[in-house]
Amino acid sequence: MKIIIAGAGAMGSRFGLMLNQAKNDVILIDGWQEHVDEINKNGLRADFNGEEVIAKIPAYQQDKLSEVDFTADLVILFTKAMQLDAMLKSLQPMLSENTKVLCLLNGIGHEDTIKKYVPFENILLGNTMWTAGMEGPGRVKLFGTGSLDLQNLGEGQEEIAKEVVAVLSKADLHANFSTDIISSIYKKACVNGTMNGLCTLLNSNMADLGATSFADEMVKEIVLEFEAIANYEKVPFDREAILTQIKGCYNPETIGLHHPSMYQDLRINHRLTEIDYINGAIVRKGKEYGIATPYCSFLTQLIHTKEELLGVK
Ligand code: NAD
Ligand code: AOT
Repeated sequence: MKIIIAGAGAMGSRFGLMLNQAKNDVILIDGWQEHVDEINKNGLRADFNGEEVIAKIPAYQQDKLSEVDFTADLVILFTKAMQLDAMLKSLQPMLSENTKVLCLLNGIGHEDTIKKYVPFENILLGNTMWTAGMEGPGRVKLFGTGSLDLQNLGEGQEEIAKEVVAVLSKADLHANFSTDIISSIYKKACVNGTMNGLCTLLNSNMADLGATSFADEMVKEIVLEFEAIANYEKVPFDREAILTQIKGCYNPETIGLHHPSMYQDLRINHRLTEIDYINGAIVRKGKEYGIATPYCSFLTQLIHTKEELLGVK
């Protein structure tokens, strides 16, 4: 399959590398010039489960796409949420009427942004339990395993969505066709809506946070706010399964020692966070629906305050 990875940071590099290894025709598009240059000069370099891997994958700067000759069957969006609109704008010359666009970003409501640029029937929504980390321009660290769920938004596009599932699974990305992707997106958003903000503010990894006597109560209150919004939107929400999944994040033998991406963004790399697309999205919906969301609101305010204190723009 001819695949564009749009946003080739940590996660885009993982997917690009694994799809390239599975013999797909892959190109990377990114806005970080130094990263693009490094990939073109020395290849995309990865510590891939402890093994040193170098993949020769063409990379293009997103503002210089007019001369790129590549008609993609599939675009996988992997920007940060606040970069999504600009990426979709840049991608316009690369999209044909048959190009499917799969969004795997964390957060809620990205379909509203994608709909401005992509016909409804071409949109696939997903979410993923894979992880990845950037080590510097052109270099990523990939370890552990993961999975992803996806579904077509447009009616009658199930076969295409299943074809994409097959291509991703052939690359060992463990993809599943979902029959209720919005529910699955809410589930992952609850993991991010609890772990990301709390670990970032409290300067802790997930295992240490989970071991405190306050974690259960804070997590439950936040999840109840996500549930109230999901209920209003008639999105199925399995509270117990979600709380169990969050508790799984405390396990130091699996991902408990991991610092969520928001922690890496704000505390390590002094970059803006995706809080407005996670807890902030719940606050906006709560205002619209007349539902109180005090925990999400306070978390969003605290993260923005920390961004300001660190002078992050
Ligand atoms: P990322 O920050 O690694 O990359 C996103 C974009 O930011 C890329 O264009 C990248 O080139 C750019 N970027 C990264 N570091 C930069 C730097 N120092 N200077 C300038 N530009 C830089 O983001 P990601 O972790 O790949 O996440 C993409 C999406 O996937 C997000 O929505 C995220 O929440 C989600 N996600 C991430 C993980 C994870 O483990 N990283 C897991 C699941 C979902
Ligand atoms: C995560 N982490 O999504 C991934 O850090 O933003 C993140 C993130 C998979 C399972 C649990 C947490």
